[in-house]
Amino acid sequence: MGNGIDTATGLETVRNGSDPGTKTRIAAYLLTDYLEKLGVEVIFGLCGHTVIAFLDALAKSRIRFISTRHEQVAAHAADGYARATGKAGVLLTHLGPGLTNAATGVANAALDSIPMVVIAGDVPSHYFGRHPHQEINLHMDGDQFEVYRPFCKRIYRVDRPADLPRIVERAFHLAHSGRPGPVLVDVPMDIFSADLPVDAFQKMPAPVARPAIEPAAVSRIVEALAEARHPVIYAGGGVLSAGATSELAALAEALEVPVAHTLMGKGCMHEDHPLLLGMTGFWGTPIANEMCRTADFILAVGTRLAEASSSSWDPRFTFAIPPGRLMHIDIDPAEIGRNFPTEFGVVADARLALGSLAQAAAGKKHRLRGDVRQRISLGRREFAANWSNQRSSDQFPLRPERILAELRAAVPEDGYIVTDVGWNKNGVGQQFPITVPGTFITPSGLATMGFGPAAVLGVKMAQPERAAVALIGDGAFGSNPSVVATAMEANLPVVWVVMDNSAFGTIAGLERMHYGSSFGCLFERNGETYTVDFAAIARGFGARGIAIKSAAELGPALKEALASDLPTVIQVPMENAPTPTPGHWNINDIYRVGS
Ligand SMILES: Cc1ncc(C[n+]2csc(CCOP(=O)(O)OP(=O)(O)O)c2C)c(N)n1
Repeated sequence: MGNGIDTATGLETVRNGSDPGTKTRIAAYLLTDYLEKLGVEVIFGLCGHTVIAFLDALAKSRIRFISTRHEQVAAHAADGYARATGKAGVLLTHLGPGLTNAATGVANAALDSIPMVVIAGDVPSHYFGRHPHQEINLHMDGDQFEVYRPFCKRIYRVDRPADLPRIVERAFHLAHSGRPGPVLVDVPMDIFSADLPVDAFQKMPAPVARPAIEPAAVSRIVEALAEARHPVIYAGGGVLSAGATSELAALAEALEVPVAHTLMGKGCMHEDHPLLLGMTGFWGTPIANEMCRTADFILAVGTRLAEASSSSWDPRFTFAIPPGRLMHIDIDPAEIGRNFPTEFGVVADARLALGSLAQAAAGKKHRLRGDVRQRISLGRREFAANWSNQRSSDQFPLRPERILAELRAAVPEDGYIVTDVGWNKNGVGQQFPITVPGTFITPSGLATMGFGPAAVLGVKMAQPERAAVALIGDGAFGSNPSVVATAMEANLPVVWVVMDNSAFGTIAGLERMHYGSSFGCLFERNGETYTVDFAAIARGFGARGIAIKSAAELGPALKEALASDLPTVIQVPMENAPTPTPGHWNINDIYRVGS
């Protein structure tokens, strides 16, 4: 009424408020301006009536919007983008079904400590309590954002327009600080359309120094490593996300300490490093499990010492603590002492901590390690000999090891290998050489089937000049092939290599091992194997689709796909052979056969 619009700027002057003359603007436009200032280049998401005002603002901004056909795809793509840039991935979802569809992807990011900001539309705030259209409700009013509570670092609902700037600033601050992770900003749709003073978004997230390690703790850890007879450094994903790989190598070399790693820690040391043991756990390597189990001292860095890589914490397989001693450096105090008795914990950034330790260790005397390098080399060679024949096998359907060999030969060392769950994740973790840190991207904590086909989109978006290949099972690809449409629309020439065994093969293998059948895990129609023509589906999306008909075709197909500017699906028939399991998983003690 008493307001005037300046037609040149689109700004509104409030003439009847308490502060006459204040220029205002619709919150959604101010929000996209602020996101630009924060350096947000891309938002992944899917529309709904609650976020249209924000989409209009995005259309008028410099930020790219990647529209997916399923919110889980958007969440994994935002996650992949974050992993390949180190910046928070930003996800936009509608309320209700949009928010719940995205939940799996957001939880997956949370369990792998990936920074993410989720902006979700919500019902109009004036309808709280009336259970309006598409709200998740029934037993609680105006409360849909609570479904993200168990896995987000913070869940914010914006209750007043004036709170929006502060909450968005807090969200980006928290997503990155300490242990990174997702933060939810839940925005009732009327708040996107509310007026805010044009200068409402002032505050930027503060630059934050990462926590370092104090000198006394450095001496204590370096002394323990130097004095130990059989020490091991155990590196998790925190080493990679902190960018601490050269510090890790410097420390290991100074005191001649072997390095084992988790799934997320793969790539922490160059594949050919003589002190590299490999991955631990159920799908780990015998030498890594053995040296960890018999270590008298372990320095764990940036890891949860989680079940899968610790052989269900069973002392017979991966870690025997005690009698082994454990010191643990992690950014998150909650992780220290959770699963093993811990002699000493340090809450610190992995790069700062390893850098200080490496500096203190340089030139320091340590116990002689005897033939440790030879033992590592022999252990690695002996295990690899189990599948060296398979790497060149011409068998059709292909051996999985042949697929890995062709992939390694075709993808440049700085290209990204994005996996899903299944043979792809376990086999790559165990057998695939990674030489450039950060080029192996995998879902670890939540181990979500469906991650790989979608995360590769965000990876390619982040690093368009580098190769990005998703190595995935047919179960995973079949769960959401709409990723191909998104790659086409967004012009992302990614490559999906579908390891096709017409089954949820990993679970089929576990069931067969214990129960002698694979009921419920095979793809069948009328009792016959049912195979989907994914290459044809890809062509249906307008992308390239290649069906491999012999082992010799895979290498050339990969090269062609990597050179193409169209997305490509390569469907590779594969024997359903289980990944070797040198470690243990307690589920195998639980299954019982009855009638
Ligand atoms: C969303 C989700 N559902 C179920 C599982 C359990 N799961 C783990 S591996 C696997 C099989 C994956 O099949 P596929 O993608 O074909 O790969 P393969 O095991 O055959 O190599 C399943 C269903 C999971 N990890 N995630």
